Amino acid sequence: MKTAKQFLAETDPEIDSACTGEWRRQEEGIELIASENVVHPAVLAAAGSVLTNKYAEGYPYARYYGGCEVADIAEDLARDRAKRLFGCEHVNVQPHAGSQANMAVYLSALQPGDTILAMDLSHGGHLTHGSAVNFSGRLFNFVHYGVRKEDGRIDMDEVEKKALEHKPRMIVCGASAYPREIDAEAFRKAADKVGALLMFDIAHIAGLVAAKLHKDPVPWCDFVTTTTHKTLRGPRGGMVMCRAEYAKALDKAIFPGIQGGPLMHIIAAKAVAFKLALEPSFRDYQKQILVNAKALADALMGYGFDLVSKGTDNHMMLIDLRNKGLTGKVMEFALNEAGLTVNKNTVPFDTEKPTVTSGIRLGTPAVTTRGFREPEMKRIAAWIDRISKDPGNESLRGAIKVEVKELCSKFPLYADLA
Ligand code: DSN
Repeated sequence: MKTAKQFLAETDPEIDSACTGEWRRQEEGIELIASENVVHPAVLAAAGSVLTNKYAEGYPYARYYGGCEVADIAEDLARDRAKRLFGCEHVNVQPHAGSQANMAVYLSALQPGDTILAMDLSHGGHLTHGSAVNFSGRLFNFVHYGVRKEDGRIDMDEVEKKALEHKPRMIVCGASAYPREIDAEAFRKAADKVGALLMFDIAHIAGLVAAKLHKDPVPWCDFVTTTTHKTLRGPRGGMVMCRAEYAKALDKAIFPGIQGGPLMHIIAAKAVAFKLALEPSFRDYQKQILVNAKALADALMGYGFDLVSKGTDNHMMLIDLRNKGLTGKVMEFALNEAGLTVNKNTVPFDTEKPTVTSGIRLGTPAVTTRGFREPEMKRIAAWIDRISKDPGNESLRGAIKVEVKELCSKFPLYADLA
């Protein structure tokens, strides 16, 4: 008898070595990318299960292939648990990713060419919220709102003004680089003024929403989309929740509209993640994400870093590096060399191009999973400060990398995994 890992090592040493190298990178480095997390070994097991072999086009008990009786159980479990977790009327767990989740909503509720009001990518929105280089911006007529220059927060007066001016068929809220809570009720009011549908993309904050630490958007929205791998801590994937009246159209938009066979191994892994998220300890985990984010933000501001909106209400923060004379590109590289992984990110009203940027985005979901608390947040801020003063200094980066590795060794990610 051999483990799956042993089979991999014997069959494909190159890919085995890539998998081992990535496992080591995750174990030995500090993951601060706001959209990443570390899944439970049970989620890994389901994602690597024989369900990957199964075609199950259609939905439970109405499939286009035989032999789906076990796939039906897995998908039903995922759907039932998602409904309990979020209190939604209907859910579709088949989207392969957040992009497909958003595409399915647009295609089920709108016609190509329709107007959608959403947050500008350069102010914290997302590619699928109408970027010109994305399917969304090519198929639909997006108009955008942003944040105020003075305080980096969404200006609801501007949202309402743009809604009245452009009469969108849909308003989209939700963001991928916005550190403050988003008020679904306020967006609902704006949508109701012009008879628009409301979609909230909660991909980043899904865990906080499930834990009821951010105001519940489900009652206010026609559609709520998410990914399952960020704060929610599941496998990579997407999901859409909606009111019962849109269920049929949504399901048709996903299959056969934009996808073929669902990824049954990933749906099973989503079910496992939802089971874990229904446990009381998940709420404690989400609370600690917030405590850690605040601790990190406060410590960074103590070193003179300029945080967009001067802090955070969620799991992430956005540092505007211009007062330090640095770019996102320089800091992303220097921090990575020191064992701290972040992504460069445009800041609102950025003057650098997206491949350079003036900012970096940091998040606490992954470090909280590995057990870091406030003292570790202070150490991270101190390392970021030291690097920012001399990002080109190779020996400094090397010395910090040793310290990072030493800290990480006390907080193993997969200590119990054979
Ligand atoms: N790429 C994701 C993020 O990092 O926020 C959004 O899709």
